[in-house]
Amino acid sequence: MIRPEDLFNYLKTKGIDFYTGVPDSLLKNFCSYVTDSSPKEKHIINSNEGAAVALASGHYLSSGKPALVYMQNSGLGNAINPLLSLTDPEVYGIPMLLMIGWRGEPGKKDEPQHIKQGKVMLGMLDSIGIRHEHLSKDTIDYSEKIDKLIDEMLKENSPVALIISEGTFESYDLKASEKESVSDFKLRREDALKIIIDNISENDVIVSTTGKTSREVFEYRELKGQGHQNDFLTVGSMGHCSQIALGIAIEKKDLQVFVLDGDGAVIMQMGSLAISGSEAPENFKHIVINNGAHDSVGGQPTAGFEINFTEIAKACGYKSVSSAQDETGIKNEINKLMNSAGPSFLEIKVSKGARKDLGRPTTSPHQNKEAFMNYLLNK
Ligand SMILES: Cc1ncc(C[n+]2csc(CCOP(=O)(O)OP(=O)(O)O)c2C)c(N)n1
Repeated sequence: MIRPEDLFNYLKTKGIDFYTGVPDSLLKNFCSYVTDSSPKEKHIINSNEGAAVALASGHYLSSGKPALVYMQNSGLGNAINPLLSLTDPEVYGIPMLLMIGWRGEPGKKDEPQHIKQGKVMLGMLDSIGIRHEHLSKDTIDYSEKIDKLIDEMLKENSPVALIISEGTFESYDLKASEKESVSDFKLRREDALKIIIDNISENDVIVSTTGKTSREVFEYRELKGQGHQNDFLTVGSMGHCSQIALGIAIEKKDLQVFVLDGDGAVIMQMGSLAISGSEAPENFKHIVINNGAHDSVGGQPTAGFEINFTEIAKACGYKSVSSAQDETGIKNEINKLMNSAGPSFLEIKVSKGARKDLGRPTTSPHQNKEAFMNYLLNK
């Protein structure tokens, strides 16, 4: 296992002291150390992985120093365009060190949304010409691997990648900065989800976002003894649940479609607000549960409490926008959403955190899709 502090200090000796990326649970201990040990402007948690590659490029152009860009391997897709059309040696040739958490590593148990990405990741990197080295819990001496990668990065003016298996880093408890973002809203995400589900009608459709939101929706349906046919759980594809819902809302005008989104996910694909607001289906009801954090992967802060979601939604053309943070407020706002024409936008501010014993959907994505389509196509 690797001590986050040791790797951080080693990278510093190699001239790397600027960090950006999107959090991943496999990288949490290292990234917490980076947060505690870097000035704010040297560690920027970004909206999506492509934006992080671009930010690292700007850092290199203005300092001559390569940055480190961290991501879960599911973020590689978001990063591919800037990696191929900006940083690649055949374009501008911008060196940077990618640190990629290997979800779905073959032979290890993981969730369905990670399996394919885990299988194809090394092949993807090979095919786009990104040299990589692998660190795991068995790695004791990483210096040789990192030296080789950094030599290659500087010689070729190219991004290179460190692949990180589960359990590579020793644990590290965040001391300062992220804890400052802890809010004292009374409800947590799961409380808000329950109030929403209890107050919409049984015909309404839910499209829920990636991470714990979909897990909590699934478990609440189980608890209530309801089926899962009204819910599409967007287990992967972070940031895209609102467009899945938009596609449904346009086709199924007689159904109310509720999007249950997260602040990190909305920020990751914020352009979707413009499309939902301008397409403007009346049955499109967008709810963002804002805990100011990437709660599902460790609670790292988002810009969720720094920006004004409702003003942004209004400017994008949503017909009504509102916010709530307690049970009565949520009930009132859901009631308004149910009885007025959309597209509507509701921001619910909550504290971060989840139950320790939160499970995972026990049905497969295929079962979820079939039950959901069966419900929609018979409506
Ligand atoms: C493209 C991509 N990057 C990163 C991840 C890892 N990831 C899963 S859930 C999540 C946090 C989502 O944050 P938010 O939408 O605010 O919801 P919360 O977890 O706070 O409820 C992240 C970063 C991912 N699934 N996909």
